[in-house]
Amino acid sequence: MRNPNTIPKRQAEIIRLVERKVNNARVFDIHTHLYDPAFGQLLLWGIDDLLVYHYLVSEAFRFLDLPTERFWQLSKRDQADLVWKTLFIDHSPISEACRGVLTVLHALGLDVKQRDLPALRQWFANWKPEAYADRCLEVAKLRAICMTNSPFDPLERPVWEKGFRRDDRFKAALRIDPLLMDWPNAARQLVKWGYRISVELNARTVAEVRRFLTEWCERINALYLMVSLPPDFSYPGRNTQAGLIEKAVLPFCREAGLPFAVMLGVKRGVNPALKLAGDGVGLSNLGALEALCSRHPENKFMATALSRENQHTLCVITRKFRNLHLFGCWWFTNVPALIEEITLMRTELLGLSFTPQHSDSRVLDQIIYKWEHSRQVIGQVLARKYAGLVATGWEPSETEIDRDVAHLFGGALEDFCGKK
Ligand code: FIX
Ligand code: ZN
Repeated sequence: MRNPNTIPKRQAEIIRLVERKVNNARVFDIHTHLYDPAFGQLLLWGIDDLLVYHYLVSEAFRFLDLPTERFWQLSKRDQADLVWKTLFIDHSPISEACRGVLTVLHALGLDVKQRDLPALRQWFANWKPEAYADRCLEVAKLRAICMTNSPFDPLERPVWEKGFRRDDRFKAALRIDPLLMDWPNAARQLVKWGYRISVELNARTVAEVRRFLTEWCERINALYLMVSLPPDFSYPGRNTQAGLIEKAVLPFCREAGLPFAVMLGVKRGVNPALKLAGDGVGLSNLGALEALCSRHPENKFMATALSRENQHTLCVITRKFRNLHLFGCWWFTNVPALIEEITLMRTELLGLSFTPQHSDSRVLDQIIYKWEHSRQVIGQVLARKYAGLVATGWEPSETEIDRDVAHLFGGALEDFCGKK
């Protein structure tokens, strides 16, 4: 017979153990907008980039009565001054994105209560990007980072073409939004690069798009292909987008064994004057994802959704299709209140077969706060689940917990991609 009095103590122990394991896990951050330091200026880091992050810009505009064009005319440093004054000095910085800046500074050993922006700038000025990247990865406890790589980006493309010595910790993912979201312009661009493409999706064009995908995935050693899609994305369909997916993207992915990642629900340019800060969210028709997964069982898909209201349906779809890997609390869902709710629901419906988080960092230093904040919430959710097991008399071993945590924080995705 079990002794009921021993369970709460054992539960408390397991809670502490799981939280510690999650806090110390060496994470693979599976989607970011960061770059290998070899990309030079493309890798953003430091206090000014932290302050002009688009999450903060949209929050600052809630208070500013400056015309948006005037803000964009300012130098980065002046924009950062304005965001600092508006969000940290004139008001207390309690939003998730503001707290994030402070978490970063605090973790790096800086004294945030001084509110001394020039002193902070001075501290950052002493770093070189390579050494700073090492420091940030170490403090954030990341073992690897996946970049977002676009051959359509005029600043990024030449770096790949010229070639560079890669830092193993920075994995690549091929971003194909222009191809699927702006085909006429993408087609024109592909023609300029020497592909024999017409706007009409004939057999030659399809073959040439596949050649483009093959060449770029090989060049960058892509882990997966990715696109962000609007809420009204539909599939199947008789349009060019569906044609490209069906005839070029999916056959290529199948052949190369690469997953196709879809990020669902972004409404680009809801307020275009805010530029990158002006994107919004909408409820996606997840029937499109269901159709992708069921019609293409030989393909691997990854998915995340931006709308809170899509999260439950997304879990249910994920239960139905083992060729689908669910990942991350993306962007507007990357706040503690929603990470808790979403992760709890995912563990209850999917067990351990998903990747709870990616950081989506655009500025290197952000990996520190995004992971610190997420680890805290995910650790608590998981700890509750293991405590629930203990309450049944099940004894999770430390080795089993290590295995599960490694799986959740990058291992599962590596397995899914076949890269382990
Ligand atoms: O499409 C994406 O990958 C999004 O994450 C970005 O477009 C977005 O601007 C972002 O940074 C969200 O965190
Ligand atoms: Zn992103």
